[in-house]
Amino acid sequence: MSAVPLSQPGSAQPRALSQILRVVITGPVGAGKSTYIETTSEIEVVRTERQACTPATRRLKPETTVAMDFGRITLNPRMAVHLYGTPGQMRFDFMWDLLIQRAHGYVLLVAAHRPAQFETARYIHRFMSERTLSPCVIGLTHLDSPDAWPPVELLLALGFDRQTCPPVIGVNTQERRSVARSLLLLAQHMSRSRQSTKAPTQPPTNPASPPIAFSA
Ligand SMILES: Nc1nc2c(ncn2[C@@H]2O[C@H](COP(=O)(O)OP(=O)(O)OP(=O)(O)O)[C@@H](O)[C@H]2O)c(=O)[nH]1
Ligand SMILES: [Mg+2]
Repeated sequence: MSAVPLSQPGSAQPRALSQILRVVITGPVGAGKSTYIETTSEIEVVRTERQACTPATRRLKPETTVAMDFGRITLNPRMAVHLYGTPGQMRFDFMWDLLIQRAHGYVLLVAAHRPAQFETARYIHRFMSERTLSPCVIGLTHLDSPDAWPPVELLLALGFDRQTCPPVIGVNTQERRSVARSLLLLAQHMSRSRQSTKAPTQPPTNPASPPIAFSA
């Protein structure tokens, strides 16, 4: 999916901004989706948090996103990124569906210290990849926790191998620079994906490279 042109051909209105990239931030409850958008958005974030009403969610946090978060970053006068945060709870998966349909790319956040959520993270990745061909990167959060799993073991637990694993990065969603690095990785991946859909053949994989690449 290409970026959305804002101006109509022949429009009399001069418009500064000409492209919007829609990026979805998804992942299980408490992975850090709302914080990710709050940390990086240049506008006041639209949030839809309500008191958690299932015991499983309440154990993790008192409030949870029930519809979506929305934030924006202007990259340059002609291009902006719109960030959409999904709810983490599966009962709101109709929102996952709505948001991913029009995404240019997405970030799957996984809390590295909550192995009980790895199955859900895997489910969300499958859900999204069945609905979009848009590129994905995996952001591992809570790596600062003493209970955090080592990234490579975590990715294997999520069911990825060298062939199937999207680009992976450690993200502290409370730090703007860390969030920005993950968005940059997604942008690079999107750019590579566009090129590879144009290229007639894929470059050969390097047998000496590690099983799964991870950037901290
Ligand atoms: N220590 C630490 N805390 C983090 C990290 N990422 C997120 N958090 C914290 O985790 C908590 C949950 O973050 P939220 O952004 O509300 O999580 P969410 O994914 O939007 O959760 P739901 O909307 O309920 O699905 C917040 O208090 C964040 O500050 C991290 O990498 N390290
Ligand atoms: Mg949230």
